[in-house]
Formats: sequence, C-alpha cells, structure tokens
Amino acid sequence: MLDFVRLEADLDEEERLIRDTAREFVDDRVRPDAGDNFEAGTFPTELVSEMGELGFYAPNLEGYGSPNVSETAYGLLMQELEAGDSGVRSMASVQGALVMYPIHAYGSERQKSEWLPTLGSGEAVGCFGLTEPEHGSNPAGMETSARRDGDEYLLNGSKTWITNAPIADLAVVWARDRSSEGDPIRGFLVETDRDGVTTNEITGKLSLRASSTGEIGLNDVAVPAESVLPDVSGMKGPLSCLTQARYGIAWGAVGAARDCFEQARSYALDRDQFGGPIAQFQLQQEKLAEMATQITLGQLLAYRLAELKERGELRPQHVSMAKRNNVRTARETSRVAREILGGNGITTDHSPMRHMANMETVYTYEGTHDIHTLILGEELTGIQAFR
Ligand code: TGC
Ligand code: FAD
Repeated sequence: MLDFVRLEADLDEEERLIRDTAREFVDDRVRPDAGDNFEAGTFPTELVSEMGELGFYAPNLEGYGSPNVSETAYGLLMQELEAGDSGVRSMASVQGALVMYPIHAYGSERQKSEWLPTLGSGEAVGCFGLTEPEHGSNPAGMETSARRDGDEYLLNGSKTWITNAPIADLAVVWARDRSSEGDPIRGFLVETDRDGVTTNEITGKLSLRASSTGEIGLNDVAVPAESVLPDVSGMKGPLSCLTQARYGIAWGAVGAARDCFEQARSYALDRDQFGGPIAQFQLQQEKLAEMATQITLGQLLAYRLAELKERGELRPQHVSMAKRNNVRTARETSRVAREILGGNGITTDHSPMRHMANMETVYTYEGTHDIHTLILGEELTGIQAFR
C-alpha cells in the first residue's frame, strides 16, 4: 500500500489497530459489492450497524460511549473507508462529524445521553440539513424558519441534497429562529417520524450512487423547545461542524486516490502490450510517479492537520487547503488511473471510474473547490471575494 515516506512507521498501536480493522472491513464488506451497489444506486444499509459495532462513528469524541481516539486514528479510518467507496465514508462522516459532533459540542446533557450512544452504535441514523434548494454555497441565506409557539417550535422550509436523509431517524436541521432578535440560525434535533416531515430520495445521481441522498420537507413541524441545541447560535454552529467533516474528507480523499493508484500500478504490471508489461513504458511510469507524488503530498498534509488538531491549533483555513488539494488530487488520480486501465477501466470491475464519478460530488459538497479557493484567497490577502 502506498506509503512512500513511511508515515505509517510512526503510528501507535491503537492507530494501527483502527487502520487494520477498517482496511479489513473494507476488503470483506465494502469492496466485494461496491461495483454492484454503484450500478444499482443503492447504499448497503446492512453496513450501518456493522460500522457502529466496529466503533466507526466519531471515535475521536470523548464520553457517551466514544473512546476519544487520536485525530490520526480518526483520519486513517476515513482514509480506509473512502478507499472502499466515498458513499460509505460519507455515511460515517455525516453520522459522526455532522450529527454526533454538534450534539456533543452544543447539545444539552439530555440530548447527549439520549442520542450519542444510539448514534454511535448505529441503532439510529442521523443526517445534517443545511443546504436548501436556493442556498448551497451561501447557507447564510437560508429560509427555513423556526417560530416559538408556547413550549414548542414550529419548523417550516426545505433542505436538499441531504446525505442519509431517506434512512435517517434524526435530522440536525439548521433554521432561522424568527422568534429571537436578529433571526439567528439555530440547530434543531428533529426526529424524522414527526408529523410534517418528509424525506424523499433524490434519484438519477451519476455520482456517489452508493449513498442515500434526499430532500427534507418541513411543513409546520412541531418540536419541543428543548430540541434546540442550546449552546450555539449563528453560522458558526453549522460551519464548525463542516470543519470536522472536511477534516475527514481531506483524509478520505487520499484513500480514494491511493486505491486508484494501487489498481493502476497492479494493472500496469500485469497488462502486456508490445511484448511486455505496459509498466515498462516511460509514459506509464511518468503517470505512476506523478500520482504517487501527489498522493504523498496529500498524506503529508493530512498528517500535519492531525497534529494541529490534537494541539488545538487547527484553523478552518488549514482544513480548506487540505480538502481542496486532496480532493483535486483524488479527482485527477482517478482519471489517470482509468487511462492506465484502458478499456477495462470503464467498467465496475475496477474502482477508478467509480471513484472518478464519486469525486464529482466530493469536489462539490462540504464547500466546492471554488469556495475553498476563496476561503484561502481571503486568508492570504485579507480581501473577501465571495460577494
Ligand atoms: P462568516 O461570516 O465567514 O462566518 C460566520 C461565523 O462562523 C465562523 N466560521 C467558522 N467556524 C468554524 N469553522 C468554519 N469553517 C468557519 N467558517 C466561518 C466565523 O468565524 C464566524 O464566527 P463569529 O463568531 O464571528 O460569528 O460566514 P459566511 O456566512 O460568510 O460563510 C462563508 C462561507 C462561504 C465560507 C461558508 O458559507 C461556506 O463554507 N460555504 C460552503 C457551504 C458548505 O460547505 N455547505 C456544506 C453543506 S453540508 C455537506 O455538504 C455535507 S456532505 C457530507 C457527506 O456526505 O460527506
Ligand atoms: P451552488 O452554490 O449553486 O454553486 C454552483 C457553482 O457556482 C459551483 O461551481 C460553485 O463553486 C460556484 N459558486 C458559488 N458561489 C460562488 C462564488 N461566490 N464565487 C465563485 N463561484 C461560486 N448538504 C447538506 O446540507 N447536507 C448533506 O448531507 C449534503 N450532502 C450532499 C450529498 C451530495 C451527493 C451532494 C451532491 C451534495 C450534498 N450537500 C449536502 C449539498 C452540498 O453541500 C452543496 O451541493 C454545495 O455546498 C454546493 O451548493 P450548490 O450545489 O447549491 O451549488
């Protein structure tokens, strides 16, 4: 497995164990059906509880059943899952970074004890509703509203492109609190079986096919006042969750890129043309050398992010650089790997074209490549260029 500058030599025992457990899970439970699930457009729901049993949901959190593993261990987990398929990593990272994290960081004691253990075990599935039909890159423009009505809030609005929504028991819904001064954005824990909630599946996706994606409709949905996350208000609530998830994506994308590289290297060594393996031709070697170099740079960035996160020095801009760079690397690597596989590369028998299709989503969600460019641009110049 590509680890050119021996980063894995420094892993501790727990990190190795988590990496190996996730790698074995992907080999046994994800890879064999990944092509079929992609073709059928189905998320393998049987993996939800299996991943829970293996402790794959937010193991970097502390308490309520989470073991507080290192940020490197968490990153390696995301890397191995995405080497299998981005849909599986997406399920785990939404559950952990976008649902368990906000409850852990901003929830009441009661919300934490009610939801964290069941989400952690995979008994309950969560989703994160931020994007709306008219507000994608600029979620601060959201229209979904919450109005206080006695001991309850009434929620109205719609969210779209929501990973896990059709299979979720709980939605973290971000809405404008119209009953408070300044209409601040607040997070609400909404059970999906409440009256007025709909979670329709989005069909026809050509990317991230092995993932369940849906819309959330909220039509006069009454939730108790204690469903609001009490400890956060404003855009930093959802944006801080995105920082956690983007961190996982920066690692995950390296896994997808590595899987493409390994497939291409092995194919190039096996495939004979003009009397020998195609790996003997300089053109193919250049492609492998470039892929290996870019993947190694992505790994270095991911490992450095883990160190900064452990020290409490990780800034959202660091994560933007890594998400932006590593997803671009995976997108490019998957295309070149497919090239090396020739005609055989366009089928689901091999992973690169599936990863290539998945990367179109990963390049777009959690802040598009352009948005991360602008976040970095602002950091480097002090000039905001979004508006
Ligand atoms: P802005 O005025 O810049 O900031 C508002 C407040 O938030 C703070 N902040 C952050 N905090 C933590 N992490 C971050 N990444 C943060 N970015 C900003 C900021 O310090 C400020 O705090 P305070 O205390 O001063 O109030 O906010 P803005 O509304 O202008 O936003 C700027 C922008 C464009 C960067 C932001 O809207 C953005 O990132 N847009 C991209 C939207 C996006 O990423 N959507 C993702 C939806 S979820 C998803 O895609 C899940 S896919 C999951 C899967 O399947 O894996
Ligand atoms: P838009 O914001 O309309 O952008 C369209 C294009 O314009 C992009 O190329 C963008 O980069 C560019 N653009 C936008 N603004 C600017 C600017 N200021 N300067 C330059 N260029 C700009 N969301 C959730 O809340 N929860 C989820 O679980 C979730 N899961 C998803 C799963 C999938 C499969 C997909 C595809 C999306 C998911 N999303 C989710 C939504 C995702 O976060 C959004 O698609 C993303 O933020 C971009 O928003 P948009 O699609 O509306 O594109």
